[in-house]
Amino acid sequence: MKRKILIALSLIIIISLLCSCTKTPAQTTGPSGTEASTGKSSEATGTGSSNPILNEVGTLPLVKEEIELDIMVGYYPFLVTDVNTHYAANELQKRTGIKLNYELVDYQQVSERVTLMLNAGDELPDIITAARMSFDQINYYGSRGVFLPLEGMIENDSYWIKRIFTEYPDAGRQCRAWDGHIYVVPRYAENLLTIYGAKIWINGKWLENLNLDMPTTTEEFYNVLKAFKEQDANNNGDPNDEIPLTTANNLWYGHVGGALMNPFIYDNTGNQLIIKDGKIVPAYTQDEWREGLKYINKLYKEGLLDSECYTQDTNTMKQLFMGDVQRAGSVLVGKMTNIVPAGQPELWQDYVLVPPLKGPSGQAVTCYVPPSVKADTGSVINAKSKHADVAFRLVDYFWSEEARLITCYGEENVDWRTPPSNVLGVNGKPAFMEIINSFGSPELENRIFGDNFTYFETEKFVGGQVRKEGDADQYFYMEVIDKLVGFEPDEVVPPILPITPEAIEEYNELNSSITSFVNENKAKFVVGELDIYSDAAWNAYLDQLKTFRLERYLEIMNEAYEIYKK
Ligand SMILES: [Ca+2]
Ligand SMILES: [Ca+2]
Repeated sequence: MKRKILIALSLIIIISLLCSCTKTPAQTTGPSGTEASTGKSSEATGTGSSNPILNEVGTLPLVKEEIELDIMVGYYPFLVTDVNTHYAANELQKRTGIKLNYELVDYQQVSERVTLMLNAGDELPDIITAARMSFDQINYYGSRGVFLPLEGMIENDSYWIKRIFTEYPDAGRQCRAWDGHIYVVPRYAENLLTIYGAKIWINGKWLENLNLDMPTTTEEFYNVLKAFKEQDANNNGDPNDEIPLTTANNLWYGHVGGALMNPFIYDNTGNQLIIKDGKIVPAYTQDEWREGLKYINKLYKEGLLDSECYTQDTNTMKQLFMGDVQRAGSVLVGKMTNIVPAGQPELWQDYVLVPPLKGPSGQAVTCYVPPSVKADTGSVINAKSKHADVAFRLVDYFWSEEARLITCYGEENVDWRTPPSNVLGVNGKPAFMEIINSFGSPELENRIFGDNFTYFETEKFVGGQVRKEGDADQYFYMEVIDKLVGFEPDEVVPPILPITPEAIEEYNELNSSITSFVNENKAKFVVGELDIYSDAAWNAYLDQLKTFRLERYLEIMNEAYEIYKK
């Protein structure tokens, strides 16, 4: 079965290799395609396209003659020493034809600064970018007429955003405020290591040492952990120095649940809610959750799950992985370099991903956090701007691959290059780019804005990089593709919901108190402080949950979910 999938994958790779050999990042970003020149978008009603200064949507330069716009940017001071000679600042102007008068504000002070301006009703620049505002704040001021609603322009007068919304409809939905308007062009990045966050890493050498197969079911995983415990899995002559499964309380995706609970019911390790019959419901009140807790409790009770998993911090747990003889057989964590240094491959290279385990129902799913838009480095347009239509075209361009390359990766053939078409990227597809000067290197001084800008970054920016031998993140990334991709649940609760301003405070309170109550009780059932086999204990837990106003919490979320789905 597995081999067949591999063959199919290789075929896809070969086919895509054949098809894409003429493409380079620079060419694919170019707005020269027919889509840009059909003129369909210029049938626009209202706004920008009637402005004679503007070129056809998606055409560079964006304007027929130079025009000046004021822009405020929250920025990393270490990346910009002089904006007049800054590579990305100059390149944006050169390509778009728009002269930008920059007001740069330290990214640590920009939120306070903008908040003061908004409160005081000060005059705003045409564009505000990366001001570290939240969706709530932006949508509030947007609904009061301070920021321009953009959905009409996106529909009628955009090239890049419109295409992306068609290809990534969830990103489009996430941008919408509760009132149906879009007030911000946010940032977005796809990284499979983050999307497939919660995982189990297992020591492949230990499996070999004990002649064990990779576990595929909860029962097989239990048997492997038991063998780790009972035998000398690390081969040092002592059968009793192994911890079969560990994690720590402040570890990235160190939550006790996730991949251990998924074989029974989907556990996103965050709010732990699921979609059932089109509605958001708690996973933590279902019978399957109770079955999952029984399984994890069994691992804990039998000394297979580390008795310190809730109490130790990463530094304490780290000792199990350091030194010549490793003592942890498996671990719940996002990636191994959250525990051991990337520069010491001997400490992480034996750990491989456990595929999603099958539970009693035979279903196997993996934790999947859909990529979501973030408002913090997004761009908003002043509703009073005299050049709002031009400002929008510029923000539209921010979402192009070309603008992302310029503002975050620097100059082609200087800071990065397009690899030959026969070179494969980390994701197994033809490589998209090879980094020459990596972020943080002195060569990039006064050249880029980095992540402190508005952008839309697709998977290939990470997965499409040229493979480097011994690179930890790339190794983890390939493990995710090999073991987890394709095992996403059918539906998950969206990471962003358009909750109304009237309900937002109540929602935040309920979300925080309910989630901590659930996590607390999850731990109590696992360690046996509450008896998961006792109906009385389980029912008491469910009754207590109600007193946290679980029903109201779900009502707020489902109301927002209905708006989201429209
Ligand atoms: Ca042992
Ligand atoms: Ca041993």
